[in-house]
Amino acid sequence: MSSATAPVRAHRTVASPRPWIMGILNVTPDSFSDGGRFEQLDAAVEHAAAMVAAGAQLVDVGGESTRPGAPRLPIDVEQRRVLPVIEALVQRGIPVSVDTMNASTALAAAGLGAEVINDVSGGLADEDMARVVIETGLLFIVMHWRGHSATMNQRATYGDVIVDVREELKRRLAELIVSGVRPDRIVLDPGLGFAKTAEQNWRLLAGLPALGTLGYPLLIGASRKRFLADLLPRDAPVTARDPATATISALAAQAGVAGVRVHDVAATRAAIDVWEAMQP
Ligand code: PMM
Repeated sequence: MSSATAPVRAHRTVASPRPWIMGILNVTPDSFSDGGRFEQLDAAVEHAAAMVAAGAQLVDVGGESTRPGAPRLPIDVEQRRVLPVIEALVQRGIPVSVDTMNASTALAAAGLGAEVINDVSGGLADEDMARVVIETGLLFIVMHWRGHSATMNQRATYGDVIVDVREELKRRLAELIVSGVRPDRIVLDPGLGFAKTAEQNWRLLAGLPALGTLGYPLLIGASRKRFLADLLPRDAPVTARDPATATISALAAQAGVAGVRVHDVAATRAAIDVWEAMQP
């Protein structure tokens, strides 16, 4: 398989000072309700195209929920959900990342033209993932992860969350590089909400510069996460978390992140536009 050119630069450069925006496309039974299979495919493609029109550089397609407490999904079900969508998006020229912990799904997605592998387990859930990253040459998003969603809330114990997450990411990086993954293919993600309390998520956001000293581009995924609800009236809908998400995107841009993963692309784009306009 040829090594694809990722649609996004791993590092921010002077020529590309803005963080890239990854639009979230969750392909789960409840995400595109109503209609049969083909209507759902159409709805997914339409939503992805709208995110690109709103300013996303990349669309992240995932079929397995990683919400706290979520059970694992059989791999064949995951593939039936995401692969047709990935194929349709690539055919329309939309740059795709695949959000999966399964090496076989990543490999199949790469074969269809996905350009980025986004693994919330950073390659820990499936020992074949590093090999797939090496073989495909795709950009690899390595998230901080301490275990599957069913039990992750019990693992949110840290001495200093910034120091510990930084050390654990550093260890994971070393293992991946020893196994043959090219350093310039790696993007790091602190994994907001994954084995982290609300307070720990805020600490990590404040600690982005410290995570940046690892010398790798950073991606953050704060969008619509539960910790943002603490800022809002009780019973506010999840979409009420979008202004807070966009604000985090601008502040993360200021902290030097390479990318943000969001649901509401237009709001984050506006926030990053503001950040950019305010650059001295
Ligand atoms: N969060 C979720 C799923 N995938 N990938 C990365 N790299 N970083 C994240 O923070 C992340 C992710 C869960 O959020 P969702 O259910 O809103 O997709």
